[in-house]
Amino acid sequence: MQDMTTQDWRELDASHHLAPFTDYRELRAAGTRVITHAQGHYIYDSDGNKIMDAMAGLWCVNVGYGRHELVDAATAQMTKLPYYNNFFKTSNQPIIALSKRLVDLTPDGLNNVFYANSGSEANDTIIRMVRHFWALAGKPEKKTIIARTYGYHGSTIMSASMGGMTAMHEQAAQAPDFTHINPPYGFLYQGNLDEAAFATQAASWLEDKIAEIGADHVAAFIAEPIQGAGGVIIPPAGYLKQVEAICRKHDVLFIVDEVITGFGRTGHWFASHGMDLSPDMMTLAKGLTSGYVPMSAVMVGDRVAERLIADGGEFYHGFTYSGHPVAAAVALANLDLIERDGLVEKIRNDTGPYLASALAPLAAHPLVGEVRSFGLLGAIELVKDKAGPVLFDPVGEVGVMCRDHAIKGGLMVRAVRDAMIMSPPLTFERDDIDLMIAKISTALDQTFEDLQAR
Ligand code: PXG
Repeated sequence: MQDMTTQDWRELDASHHLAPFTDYRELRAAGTRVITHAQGHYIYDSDGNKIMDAMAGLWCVNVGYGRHELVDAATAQMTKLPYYNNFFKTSNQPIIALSKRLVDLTPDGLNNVFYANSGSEANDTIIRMVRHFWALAGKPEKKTIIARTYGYHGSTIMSASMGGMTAMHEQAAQAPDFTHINPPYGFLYQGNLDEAAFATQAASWLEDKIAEIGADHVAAFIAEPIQGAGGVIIPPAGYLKQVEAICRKHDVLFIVDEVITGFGRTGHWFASHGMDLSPDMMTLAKGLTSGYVPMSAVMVGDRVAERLIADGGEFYHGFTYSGHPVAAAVALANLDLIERDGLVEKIRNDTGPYLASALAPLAAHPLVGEVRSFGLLGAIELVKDKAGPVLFDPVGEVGVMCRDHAIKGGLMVRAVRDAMIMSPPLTFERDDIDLMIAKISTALDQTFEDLQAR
């Protein structure tokens, strides 16, 4: 295999590999990019390109690439105990240690953990657990889960149904008992309202929806504190606190999906800390292991866990790899690194505010309708006309043009609709941010030139 050329790899890939979220005909015509290795904040492809990874993989490689501490932890654990299940009244030391660690790091009241391998599986677990909980509580008709449009909770049928991506619903068949409200997307919906008034208005959409369905049919509300795949939608201050109060008032479980926002990305261990939230359940994945190996977790609050433990009988749910010892060992090493390097404080006090100030001047660019960021999550909305603003029609085309210019210029970013999205490794320094912004700025200019030439 060593003497294979990039073209050989591409052809072999195209012959057999159905990649996720991919238009196969389009990809086969264009050819895939074969990533060969990565180090620090850079990925490298088989053509010898070096690309700065402003997405931390897929919002997950939080401590950057090539961290030997994680590799060593995996090697040691694979040598000692590569696998054993947790089904037969058995457990393992790394998972026991990790559970205690996660309980200590997450908000008060989340004292139990259920493990899976992906965010999707963790959210499927939540759906089953929530329904089981309400059945045990004598209210089996409390079944509907409310989420938000543009919310992303995974790609299994249940988690995609819970998510608010309509294209996924259309393809995968929408499961019953999920419904969606509009997100607190200020760029589209805020109009002339000030931030506080918009927070109250957006929270009222939840109360309206609960009234429409009837509280005795609503099981839970789930939200990403900041919607990631939906376009880094940052809520107005106080929105989720109001949403939580509405959930409490109507006896609806309040669930946060911190798959992207967890483990320091927002400048807090969890966005729930920064937003002063006390969720009943929380989804974790991605940054839990910095993506080095798959692992996800559901943090279960006392109300649900106590009922499950006292009255639930056997919970007929779990995965072969629930509580995998190697993943747990990697997660522990990853948490050690985040703590040792003070990444959470660094983002809160230094690189997070620095990203905001570095993005600010881009707002003057003729293509830019809004810049926004929170910790190390950033977005730049591209618009046809700043006045209004007027969006591009069709939506998404110009975002892809800009993204492609950025990638050609050596920066991996993502386009969501016509927003450029950033979620760099938490280890980014100020000069990494400067370089990222310089490359995006160049891509914006190139996109503007293309549009002028049309
Ligand atoms: N919740 C959130 C908030 C996510 O971002 C999931 C759950 C599902 O996790 P798994 O591990 O099942 O993929 C995610 C995943 C994108 C993109 O295009 C984002 C995700 C996955 C795939 C693509 O930004 N996030």
